[in-house]
Amino acid sequence: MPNPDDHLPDADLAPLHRITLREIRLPLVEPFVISSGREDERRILLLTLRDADGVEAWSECVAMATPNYSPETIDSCWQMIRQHVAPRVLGKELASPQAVHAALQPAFRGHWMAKAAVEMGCWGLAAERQGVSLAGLLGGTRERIEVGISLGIQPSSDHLCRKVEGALEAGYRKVKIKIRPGRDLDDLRQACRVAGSGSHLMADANSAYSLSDIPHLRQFDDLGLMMIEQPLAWDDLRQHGELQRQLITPICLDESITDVAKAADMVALGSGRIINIKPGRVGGLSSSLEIHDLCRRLDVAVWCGGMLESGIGRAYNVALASLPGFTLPGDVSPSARYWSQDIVTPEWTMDDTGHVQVPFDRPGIGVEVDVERIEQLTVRSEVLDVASQ
Ligand code: OSB
Ligand code: MG
Repeated sequence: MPNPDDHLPDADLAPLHRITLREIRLPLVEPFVISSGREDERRILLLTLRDADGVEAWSECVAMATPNYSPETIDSCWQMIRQHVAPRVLGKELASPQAVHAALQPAFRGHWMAKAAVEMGCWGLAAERQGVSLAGLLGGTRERIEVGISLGIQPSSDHLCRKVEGALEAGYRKVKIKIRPGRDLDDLRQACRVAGSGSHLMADANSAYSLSDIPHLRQFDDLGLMMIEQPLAWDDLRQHGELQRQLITPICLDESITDVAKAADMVALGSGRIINIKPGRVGGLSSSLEIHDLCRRLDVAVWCGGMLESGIGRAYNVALASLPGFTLPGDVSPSARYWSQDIVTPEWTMDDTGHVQVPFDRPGIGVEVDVERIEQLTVRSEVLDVASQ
């Protein structure tokens, strides 16, 4: 178990020499449906970062094919990384991942997922260079983390009940149920019946409601859910505050929190009581650490979300979720939840008590990347190097 005092805030880096972008397509074992869209096959943007000393690390961009969750897409990220992120980092003397984060801020609005893909890869590189685990480098303290499952909107509430039952039997510590108007209260009531209560259940609306739904949303309070995630607009804080004042169920914000300033605003406005931190959504791990530290000071619970990542993206999420402030189960499902075969070895697994082991004993991101398989799955690639800048 690493000592938190060993946490190295300024991990050392050598100048980046090359970033390789690759798109792969991974079929999901079952479709994933949320209030704003549906995925059957995940288009995934993978990055390989190589530094001046020849050290390499893999990272993953969490953007999806369409802008239904966030304004970013895998195609916008590819373009932004090529045109605006890479020129700010390739060949530059940036001594730490935090310096990379800082270099991506001035006069560069938004594009959190594009920035995060490179910034997170720099954390992977720093861990690799120092021969330490990413979790240890970030200051992680938990050797195993609690896992929650995220269940997409099912064809019927019977299907949902079977999924909830299966998830609890498998050991999952939290079951998140995707909802939309017309598929909410009834589904949730039945799920509570199957689960015995709402105490391990939560709902995620992905912005499907508005303030005129307050009377309807107040009925959720009878269920005793752990929380309701992002009921209102994807970029809203004020209206969530108005809703939270009329709900007992804690609101958890996902889409609306894109940096530490937004987290502070959430607290100031009372927009929610819990934050789902996804490093890809907030511009990377430096920003995630800032949000984590703020929430710890203010006693706001946080947990680590997911974006249907492959085993590479999961590695970064697992490392982050090992930090002490992550007190609620994370959406860090094992590989088999989404993929018939992952692109890392060993695959991510969950024990029957619903825990994933944090690989503190392995340097870097803690899993081997199956490069041969990735090459077979690659549909396009591009090399960005110092010479081309
Ligand atoms: O809102 O948390 C979300 C997946 C894609 C887009 C948005 C969300 C999700 C999930 C999946 O809930 C969580 C996971 O990766 O297991
Ligand atoms: Mg969400």
